Amino acid sequence: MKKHIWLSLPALALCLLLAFGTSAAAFSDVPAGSWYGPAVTEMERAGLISGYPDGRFGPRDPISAAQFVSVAVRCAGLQPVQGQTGHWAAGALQTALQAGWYDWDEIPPTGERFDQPISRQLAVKILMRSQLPQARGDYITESQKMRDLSQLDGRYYEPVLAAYAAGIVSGDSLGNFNPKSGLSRAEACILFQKALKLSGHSQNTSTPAPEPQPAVTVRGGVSENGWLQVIGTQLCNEKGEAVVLRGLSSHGMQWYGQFAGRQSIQNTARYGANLFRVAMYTAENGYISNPAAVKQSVVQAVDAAIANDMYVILDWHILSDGNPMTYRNQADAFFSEMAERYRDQPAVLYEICNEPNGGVTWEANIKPYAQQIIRTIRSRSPRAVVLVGSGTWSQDIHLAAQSPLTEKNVMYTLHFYAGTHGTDLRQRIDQVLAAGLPIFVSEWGTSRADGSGGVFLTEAGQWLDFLDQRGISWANWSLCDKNETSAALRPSTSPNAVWGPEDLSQSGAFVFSRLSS
Ligand code: DCB
Repeated sequence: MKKHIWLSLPALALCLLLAFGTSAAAFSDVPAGSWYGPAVTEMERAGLISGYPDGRFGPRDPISAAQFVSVAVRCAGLQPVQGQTGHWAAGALQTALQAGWYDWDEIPPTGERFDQPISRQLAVKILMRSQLPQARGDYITESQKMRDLSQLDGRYYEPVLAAYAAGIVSGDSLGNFNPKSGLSRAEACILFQKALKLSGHSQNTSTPAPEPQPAVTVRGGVSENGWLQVIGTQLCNEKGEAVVLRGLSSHGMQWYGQFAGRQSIQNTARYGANLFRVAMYTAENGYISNPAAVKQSVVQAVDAAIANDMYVILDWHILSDGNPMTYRNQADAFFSEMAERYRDQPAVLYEICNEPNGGVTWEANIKPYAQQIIRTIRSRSPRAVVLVGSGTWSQDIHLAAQSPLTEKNVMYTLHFYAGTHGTDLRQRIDQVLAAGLPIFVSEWGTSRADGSGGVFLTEAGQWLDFLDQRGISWANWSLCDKNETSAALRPSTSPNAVWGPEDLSQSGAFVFSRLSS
C-alpha cells in the first residue's frame, strides 16, 4: 500500500503538469542562447512538451520511453486511448502501439520499460513513423554517413536512413549515431521540431490536435472530375480538388451479374451515386474456374458504369482464397489486360485484393503482391488509382501503415459491417490517417460481417457521418435482391426497371438516402 502511494504521487504531479504545464514561463534551466533554447521554448509554447513541477526542464536528463512517446502522440494530434496500466502515459503508449509506431516487444504495454531511457534507434523509429511516415532514405547514400552502422539493429534501418536523408539526425562529431545510447530531453526537442517543420505542422497554436477535415463537397461524375489523384490522404480530381465517391458494390458477378447492367447502375446514379464497384469473385465459381464468361460480364459492367459517367472499381474479389499470392499469376494477367483495355479511361479504379484473410501477412504476402500488380497496372495505365486491401478482411490498415507502399496514387481499403465493427475500427482509421495513409471504404454493409443480421442503421449512420467528416469515399455491399439484410433490393426486384421506394430493402432505402447527402 505504501509503495502504491509513493508511486502515485509523482504520477499525479506529472498528470497535473501535463494539464497545466503549458502556461508556465520559460524554464529556469534553459538558457535562451543555448543550442536547444529556441526549440524547447517553441515546443513548450505549442503545448507539446512540459517540464518538472519545480520549473526546470531538465534538458540534459535522458528522455524516457513514456515521455518520448507522449510528445510523439501530441505532435501527431492524437488523443490517448485507454491504457493497460495506471501509468500516467499508458494511454498515449497504447495509442502509439496501435498506430504501429513501435512493436510490442520494444516497449511492452505491461509498463516495465515506460520510465527507462529510450534508445536513439527506437526514438528515431517512433519519430519517423509518427511524424514523417512517407519519408525514405537511399541505403547507399545514407549508410555512408554513419560510422557505426554495424551497431544499428536491422529493424531500425529504414527509419534511421530516412531520418538521415531528411537531415533530422546527423551523428556526433565522430560521425557515430550511437543507436543503443539514450538521448537527452533537449535533443529530443530538436528532433521533434525538425520533423514537425518538415511535416508542415504549425507549432504556433496551443491546440496541436487537428480536428478532422470538413466534409468534401466536390462530387460529380467522370466528365466533371477527370483523372483522379491522391494528394496527402485525400482523393482529388484532376484539378487537385478534394472529391468523394459514393455508390453501390455489386454482389458476386457470377451470381448477381444481372444487377450490374446499364439500367441497374443508372438507377443508383439517379439517387446520386457517382461510383459503382464490380465485385469479381476469384474463387467460389468466379473468375478462376470460369475466366472467359466472368470476364465478359465484368467488362460489360465496367462499360455500363462508364456509360453512366460514373467511376468504377474493378475488384479482384478474393475471399475464401485469403492469400492474394494464391492466384498472383492470374491476377497479373487479368490486370495487365484490363489496364491495357482501359488505359485511356479515367473512370476505372483497380482494387487488387478485396479481403486478405487467414494466415496472410502484410509484409510477406500482401505487400509484395501489391508491388507487382501495381507495376503491371502502371505500365499500361500510369495514372490509375489503385486500392489495396490488408489482413483480417481489410481491417488491418495499421499493419500496412507500418510499412506503406511507396507508389503514388495508392489508397488502402478499409471494410466494415455496422453490426460487427464500431468505435475501435474508426479509431484505427484516424490513427492511420494521422500517419499519412489514404483510406477508401470500398465495401461496407448495414448488416453483420456475414452479410445478414440487423439491419444496424443507427450504427451505419454513425459510420457514414464519420466518413463524411473525413472526406472518405465508399461503396455499399450490395446491389442485389438476395434474401439477406445487406442486399439493397427486395427479393424479385427487376434489374431492368426504374426502381421506386417499394423496390428498396430497409438497407437499400437507408443507403440510397445517403448517396447524395
Ligand atoms: C465480406 C466479403 C463479401 C461478403 C461480405 C459479407 O466478407 F467481401 O464477399 O459477402 O463481406 O460477409 C457475402 C455475401 C453472401 C455470400 C458470402 C460468401 O453477402 O451472400 O454468401 O459473401 O460469398 C467478410 C467481411 C468481414 C468479415 C468476414 C467476411 N469479418 N466473410 O470481419 O469477419 O467471412 O466473408
